[in-house]
Amino acid sequence: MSAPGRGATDLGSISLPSRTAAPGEGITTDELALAARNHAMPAEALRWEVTPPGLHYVLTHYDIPDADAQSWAVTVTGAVERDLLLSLEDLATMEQHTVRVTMECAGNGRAGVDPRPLSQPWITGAVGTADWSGVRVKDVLADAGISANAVDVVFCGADHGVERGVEQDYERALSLHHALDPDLILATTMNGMPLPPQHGFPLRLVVPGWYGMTSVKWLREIRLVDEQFTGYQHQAYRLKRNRDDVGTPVTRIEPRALLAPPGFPDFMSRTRVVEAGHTEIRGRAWSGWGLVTRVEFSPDDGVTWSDCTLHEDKGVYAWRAFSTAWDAVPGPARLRVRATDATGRVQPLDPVTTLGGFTNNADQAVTVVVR
Ligand SMILES: Nc1nc2c(c(=O)[nH]1)N[C@H]1C(S)=C(S)[C@@H](COP(=O)(O)O)O[C@H]1N2
Ligand SMILES: [Mo]
Repeated sequence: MSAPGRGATDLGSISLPSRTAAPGEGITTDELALAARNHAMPAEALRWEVTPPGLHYVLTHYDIPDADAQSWAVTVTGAVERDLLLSLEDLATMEQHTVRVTMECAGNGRAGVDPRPLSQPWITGAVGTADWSGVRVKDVLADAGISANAVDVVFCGADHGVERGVEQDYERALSLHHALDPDLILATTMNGMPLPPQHGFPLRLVVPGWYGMTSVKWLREIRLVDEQFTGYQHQAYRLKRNRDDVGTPVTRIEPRALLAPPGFPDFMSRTRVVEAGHTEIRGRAWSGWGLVTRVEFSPDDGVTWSDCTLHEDKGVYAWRAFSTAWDAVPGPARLRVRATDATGRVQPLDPVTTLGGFTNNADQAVTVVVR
């Protein structure tokens, strides 16, 4: 479409096509560099209902753009009755809303896929929960007036880069129907504070229940288009079995439960040391498809399972705390948890293998030594 500088660019070897690791191939320097830039939420941060600033996971495809709040404006263009140019001051005069959202990267779990797709090698920590506040997307669209021919709403970030040889601004779209969902927010604050640079300062889209790639950061343009959007990030985020498979789009977050690890860790292996006897097991579980209705705990690597106590439901888009008691007996153990949601989706016990390593929500195992 109209954004400048997009399309195939001859940059030689710097932007290679996607590939999977060769058998036995260790983590590459490129993957290590991505993993160091894009950090996970430390597992112990599961103790907090709302993730403290700085501990929420971060995923940024290109660079964090330079952003000046005074001059920042978002344009609303395309299939609208009138173009809008909204400053942060303009947005501040509109009705404000807050949503508590557990956000997760679609690539969470990728490092557990075999063969491993080379990309950000998330283990299980690409998640966090925040209170996002700002204006409703539907209110902004109503101010612009939606033309009868509008089909999709494209959200464009201020960041620019090249990915697998394709130069682009970071863009994702939603169907007009989805964009009018009253829970979608153009957020100016995270946990009551201005957005940190890495989370989209000064303005980002927040799409509750969907994997993170659709919550466009550093939002500078909202463009209504009269046909289905097929930009790069829509081609990239598809569940494919192989290169010939057209696949299906990555959308809502699959259920996952994580343990707030008990005891204390070993520096290198992260194995937990736990004292024998009564141990309180705690964690949080979420799903973008519906409320978490069950979390099961296994103290013996999946041989036996028992139901955990589910704590108060804090809204359909926020993770739900769970707990259970474990009578720890001396020796090594592998603790596992798995979540089920209201739609009947259950976390699988084996990795979900797709070409891009998306939506691998296989249950987590925590290695423990009980003394
Ligand atoms: N403009 C822009 N928005 C973006 C991205 C990006 O690279 N650029 N990354 C996306 C991806 S893949 C994820 S998982 C989430 C991560 O949001 P967070 O860093 O605030 O946790 O932002 C999404 N929004
Ligand atoms: Mo992501």
